[in-house]
Amino acid sequence: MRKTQAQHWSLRGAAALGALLVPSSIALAAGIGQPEPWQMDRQVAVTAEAHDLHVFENWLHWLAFGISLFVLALIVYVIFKFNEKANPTPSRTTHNTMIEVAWTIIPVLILVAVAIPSFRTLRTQLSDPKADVLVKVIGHAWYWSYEYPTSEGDKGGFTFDANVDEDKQPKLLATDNDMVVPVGKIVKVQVTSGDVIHSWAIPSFGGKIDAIPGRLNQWWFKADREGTYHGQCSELCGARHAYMPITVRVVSEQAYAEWLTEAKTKFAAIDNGSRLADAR
Ligand SMILES: [Cu+2]
Repeated sequence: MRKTQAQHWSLRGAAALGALLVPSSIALAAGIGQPEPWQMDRQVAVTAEAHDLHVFENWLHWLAFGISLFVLALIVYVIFKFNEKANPTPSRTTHNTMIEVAWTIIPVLILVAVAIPSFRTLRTQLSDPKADVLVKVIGHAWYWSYEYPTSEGDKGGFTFDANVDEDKQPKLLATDNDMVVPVGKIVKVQVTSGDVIHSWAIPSFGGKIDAIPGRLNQWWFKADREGTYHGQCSELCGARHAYMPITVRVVSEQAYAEWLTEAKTKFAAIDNGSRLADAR
């Protein structure tokens, strides 16, 4: 039986409300690592860092909600208690030490409560654990290229480009060649650019790092779940900025080893000399 428009919208409303109430880490997206129609919540978190960011963001939302509610209550109180009719002779008070101390100390405590989880997450992001896999990511107008250096043992030493594949789904998020990494391993990405500033971002990994020409930025992630994760260039870089998506496939260790062997043969024929040079 076909759903009526009203049923359709009420389902949408219920889903949206559910998305607001259910913590993102347990709200399972239909597709993993990609946005979906009418999505209200963030994309599923598959790294500890993304999970921390979601918890932190939820905490900030509730904090902001509480503060807004408190301010609203004060305004309503003042409107009724101190209007001209209820309070014909206004007080001429200019100072109140207690209130001044309170409105200094309470905001300081709130800022400390925000700073602690914020710095904790930042410390994880900026830490430098030993990498299991190292990938160099180079932004170009308008595609990404990935270099698996020879530090990968005899299997690395190749580079390939990842261009948008407009025939593939999800639309404008899929690439012709995907970056592939093993599940549960620390992947370090060294990000730079061959031309203008780009930004390499994958929402499900909780990461976004600028690709700046002449500079090597570093970030790491450890994905806990196999799957295909999508991101987009997140720094406005020119006419086709919207057409340089990022696709990372997280696979088992065995599948990764097989892919490395395959990729080395597949991409070895491509002469990447000039491309590697422009990233250095
Ligand atoms: Cu861009």
